[in-house]
Amino acid sequence: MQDSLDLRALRDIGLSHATVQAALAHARPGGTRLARVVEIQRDHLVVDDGADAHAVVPAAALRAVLDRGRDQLVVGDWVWWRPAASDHDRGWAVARLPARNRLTRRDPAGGRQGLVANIDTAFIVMGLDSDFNLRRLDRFLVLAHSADARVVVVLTKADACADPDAAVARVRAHLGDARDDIAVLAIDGRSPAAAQALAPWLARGSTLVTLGSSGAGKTTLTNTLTGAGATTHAVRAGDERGQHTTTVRTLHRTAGGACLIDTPGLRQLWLDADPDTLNDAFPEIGTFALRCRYRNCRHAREPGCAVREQVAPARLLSFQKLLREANRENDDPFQRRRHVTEMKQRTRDNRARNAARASGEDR
Ligand SMILES: Nc1nc2c(ncn2[C@@H]2O[C@H](COP(=O)(O)OP(=O)(O)OP(=O)(O)O)[C@@H](O)[C@H]2O)c(=O)[nH]1
Ligand SMILES: [Mg+2]
Ligand SMILES: [Zn+2]
Repeated sequence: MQDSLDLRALRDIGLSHATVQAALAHARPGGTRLARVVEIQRDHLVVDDGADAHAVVPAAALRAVLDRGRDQLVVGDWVWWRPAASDHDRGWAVARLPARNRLTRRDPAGGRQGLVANIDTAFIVMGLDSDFNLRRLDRFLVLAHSADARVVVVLTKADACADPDAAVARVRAHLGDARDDIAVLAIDGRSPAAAQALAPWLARGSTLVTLGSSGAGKTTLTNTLTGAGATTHAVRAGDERGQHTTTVRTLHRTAGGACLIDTPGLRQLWLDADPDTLNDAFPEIGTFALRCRYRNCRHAREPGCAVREQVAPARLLSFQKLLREANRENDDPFQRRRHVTEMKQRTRDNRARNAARASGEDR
């Protein structure tokens, strides 16, 4: 029985000072231990205490609290859990600790879906093939920014690209000097050199998440960083279409002791960001807006608009599109319904495209 907390083991699985404080601030439910959610399956969770993984299910009281808040446990959460009476049974997740941060997205019905929690750094993974898309990059950047995570743009498939340096320069130019906090690297995600290039963000006990569209190379990179065969959880689930598409979020330990959460490619990313978060994620817009001729400039066709002159056009387009989305809260029911219809159509189109691509690969 783990009576006192084994902080050393828990730090290995990413326990931060803030979470220790949170753990000590609340009464610990009797007979429970602290562990981190490392995998979520349809009918159970896997939690890890730094030594072992355990299958658990949420206790009724916790499930009621979560349901009431239309909330859910996510990979990266810390929970108090109670072992089952016998080794063959599942234990119980009894309570969740407050998270330091949480990535969420909106669903078409207006609800929120939790993605991951308690992260330090986001690897935004984008392939140097047809996946390369700066507008989508901006969308993932805002997602990472909403959790105050550090961001590294990881351009994969550099081995198959004629001029990876030019691609890095394009991303840099797009982001501009205002976002020089963001690192941009081009790598071959299958090569051990990728682990060396990314080592500065992989400190022991830190938590990272991969974000990016399906096929970008997130799982390939995860496998490289965890060392071949070192991953204990099923990383790839071959689905009905025979593709190696990731279907669940799972937390893995890298060779150097960081925690890396691999995520499925997000087909739809409706941001859960308010205008303030957007302004923070696009700092250059606010800076140059001070120099626009009109105080309420919309940076559209106004003469003397400093934003249009100074900001990369694709960045400005991203900002305006995301701002419209952030203001969707104010939509009337008719607009909302039209939006849902559009989203559903887009999902169908994407599914058809993926299915066509999969059957092409099978042959
Ligand atoms: N040449 C090359 N191929 C890569 C690289 N990274 C990934 N791939 C290939 O790209 C394909 C998709 O890679 P995955 O790692 O499964 O992509 P993913 O982002 O995990 O995709 P989802 O799980 O669907 O979100 C696989 O066939 C990989 O072998 C790379 O750096 N170079
Ligand atoms: Mg994957
Ligand atoms: Zn303007």
